[in-house]
Amino acid sequence: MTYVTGEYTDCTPLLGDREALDGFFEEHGYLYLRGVLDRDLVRTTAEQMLEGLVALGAADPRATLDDVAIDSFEEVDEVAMHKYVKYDDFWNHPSTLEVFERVFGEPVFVFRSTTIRYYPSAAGAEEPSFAHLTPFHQDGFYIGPNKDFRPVWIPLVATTKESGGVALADGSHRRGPREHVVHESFRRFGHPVRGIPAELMGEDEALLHSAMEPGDVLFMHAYTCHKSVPNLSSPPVMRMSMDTRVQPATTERGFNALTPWTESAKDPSKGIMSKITGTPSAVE
Ligand SMILES: O=C(O)CCC(=O)C(=O)O
Ligand SMILES: [Fe+2]
Repeated sequence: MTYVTGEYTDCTPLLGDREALDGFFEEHGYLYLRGVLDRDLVRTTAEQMLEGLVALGAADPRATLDDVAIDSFEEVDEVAMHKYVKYDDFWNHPSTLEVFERVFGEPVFVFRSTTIRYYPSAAGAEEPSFAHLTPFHQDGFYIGPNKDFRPVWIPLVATTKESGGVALADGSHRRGPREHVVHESFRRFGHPVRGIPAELMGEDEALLHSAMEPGDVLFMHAYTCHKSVPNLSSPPVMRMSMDTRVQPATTERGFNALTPWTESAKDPSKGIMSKITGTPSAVE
């Protein structure tokens, strides 16, 4: 199951109905909510990302969110970018927390580790690099010890099917943790990483992806199998998004929950997985 076969179901109408919301999440392993986050705040965060790309010399100073372009994700100093994008302010804004708490049905804690993504289109590139993209994986494989967190993914500018995002396997969390294997084709930042071979995904696990608007949010289960959708947009548009993990406020807080991405990424002894997920690992 490698190719996208359908779209996420819009769960926004379920928001007022605790049982229906939980029922959908239990069955499908995700919740897709449309237009629930404060669009002005999302816009501010997107502008911060643009400001960082300009300040670091990656984007033209005249660029706007509609036409910004960079040569490559890898050439931008990712740690430096974290100073510009004030994601903690966004995630912990009362209007954002209110959405999270409606989804969880209880007070939440937002992880200190956030991944920011600014991926240019690879369409037409002579040697397209997909080194930053993730193969099929479950965040619960890397992140713990508790598995009651949910990955939360938002677009900062509108995404299209062509500009990519995250594709998830519908209902795939129900089989629990899966084996992740090292495979030559699974590489990030030039290093082999572990992933779930596509041929091991079930035929009944439809691979879903939808275009998203600023204000939309996708929640997944810790064991939902998902992977990056490459940016192949033409005419080229940037894919700008960010993702963190959110868990109940009352449960245990592991390494990722407590460690800012920049802290884990700057310590090479923690291994490449720390750069990707913020999780220390000597394996890869
Ligand atoms: O945005 C992507 O390319 C991958 C996202 C992902 O793996 C996550 O949010 O956990
Ligand atoms: Fe992930």
